Amino acid sequence: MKVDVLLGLQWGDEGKGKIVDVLAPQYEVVARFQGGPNAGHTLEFDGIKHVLHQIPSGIFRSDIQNIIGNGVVLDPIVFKREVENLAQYNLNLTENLFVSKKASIILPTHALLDAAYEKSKGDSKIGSTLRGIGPTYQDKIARLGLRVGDVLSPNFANKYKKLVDAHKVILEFYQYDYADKLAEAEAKFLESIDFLKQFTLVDSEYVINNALTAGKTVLAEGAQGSLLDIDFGSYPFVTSSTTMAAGACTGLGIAPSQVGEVFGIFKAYCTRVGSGPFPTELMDETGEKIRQEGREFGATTGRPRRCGWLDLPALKYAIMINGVTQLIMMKVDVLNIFDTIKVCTEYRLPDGTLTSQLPYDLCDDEVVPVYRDFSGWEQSLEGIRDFDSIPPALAEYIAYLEEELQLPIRFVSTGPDREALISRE
Ligand code: 2SA
Ligand code: MG
Repeated sequence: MKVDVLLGLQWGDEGKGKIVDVLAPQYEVVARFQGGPNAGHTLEFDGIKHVLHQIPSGIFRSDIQNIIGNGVVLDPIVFKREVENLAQYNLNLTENLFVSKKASIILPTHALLDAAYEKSKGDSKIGSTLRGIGPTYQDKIARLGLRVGDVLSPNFANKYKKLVDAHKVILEFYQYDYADKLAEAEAKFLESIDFLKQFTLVDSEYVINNALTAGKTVLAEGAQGSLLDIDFGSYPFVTSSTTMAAGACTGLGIAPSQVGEVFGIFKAYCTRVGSGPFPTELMDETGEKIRQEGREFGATTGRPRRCGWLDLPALKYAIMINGVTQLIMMKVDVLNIFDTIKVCTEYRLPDGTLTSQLPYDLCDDEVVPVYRDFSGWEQSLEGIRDFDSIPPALAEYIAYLEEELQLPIRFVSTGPDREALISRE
């Protein structure tokens, strides 16, 4: 069997949580391979809305094994809170949730370092979620970090202290006042480490590869989006992990030849939280209308998201680097209210030339999006479940995108609920 990968093709918040939840019944294993509590995957069903940060989105289906892979940075405090918030659903988490021993641990000082680094950047700050993601990956690459498997070692307290002492020196260098914040978080952290020990801590690369050998179906669940990838995103305004399909290999321990379908999720428009270039951003009333209609506020931090039209050069780039095999278009209903819908087809560079490639140093002042206009469908999409019943204007918009992107759009999502989905099948 192969591992199918599901990931976001924009700057995150494409609606991955909902689609994992929809596809989950076809899979026996769902695994997160990168990121950490900076993610906010929202699932809605039976009138309930639930946001997951680190726990895979297959958790609500009792017959699915959920794995937090080695590529993830895990905050034990957030983990404990997430598990406690799930208590109301009567899920058997110690049985169907597995945590890789090789996943990195986020310490309270990592979040403080995140804040210290952002503060030192002033106006050029990244707009991090301040969850300690970057500093934890930094320590992983520097070969200093703590991993989940270390919590089982009698030496854990020493290892922890040694790393925290090193962090304190850096915090002092940045003149960041940490004492009170650290004291408060540290007690919670140590309690959460004990809590984590009740879970099944595994060599997840064996769990996943054994599952494949046994003929089980595996879905790798991406977090954030391709344009936030550490290598291919708009560096330095990116997150610190490999958000693209290749990240599923390193973040789970599977071979590239084991990757099957790559589901690329995109919204019918674009959003971005945090700083960095965003060529099609709308700073006007239309942007505000999209934000309100699409309820575009961060699921983790509550921050208003920047909104703009769909950007085809960026989308084609993401499809290329991921080897996407099927597309899923989200939040199409948000565009119901517009009489004209725009799609950016190319960028105009300062010397007047047109390009459909992303420039090395993508900068908002230097590229001007060229748009193509489409007529809106201006009607509700509620209750529509198959492609034959969609309004002609939407059919035209979809046909154009499929032709441009050279891929089929398998699902079109028309609302937050599990059921609000137009399907090709
Ligand atoms: P970080 O925290 O160091 O990874 O931030 C670096 C950049 O990556 C962006 N980023 C995100 N963008 C969209 N959604 C994310 N998750 C949350 C959500 C965000 C929230 O699902 O809504 O609630 O604010 C996410 N995580 C990281 C971040 O904005 C920085 O630009
Ligand atoms: Mg999100």
